Amino acid sequence: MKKTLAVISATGLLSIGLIAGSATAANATLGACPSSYFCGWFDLTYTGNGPYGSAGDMFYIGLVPNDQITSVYNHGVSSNIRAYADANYTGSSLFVGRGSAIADLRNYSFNDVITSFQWV
Ligand SMILES: [Ca+2]
Repeated sequence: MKKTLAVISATGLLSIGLIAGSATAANATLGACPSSYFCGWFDLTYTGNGPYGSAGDMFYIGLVPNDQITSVYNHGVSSNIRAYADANYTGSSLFVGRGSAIADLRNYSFNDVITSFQWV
């Protein structure tokens, strides 16, 4: 049921893909984040709208998930993630190690602020 969606907008900006077609209780779990992806959800404990994710760097995650992400999961196979408050990997940042999940970004003063992220 997983469906990746890599969107390139009319302006040419990459937009982060909404992985699941719809957010339901059944797929609002870590397991909804495919291997090799960094994923984010709008609400606590991997619930709410999402997961939004990408296996690549995202200099701007897109209008919809921007400044909305509250929980994240680095399901990468070899790399860590650095998430940033601003576009193009700028502003304050948060390190998310490979295999790490954060159920509540409020604990890191990073709730509803992620705008870009990079594999590091
Ligand atoms: Ca949120």
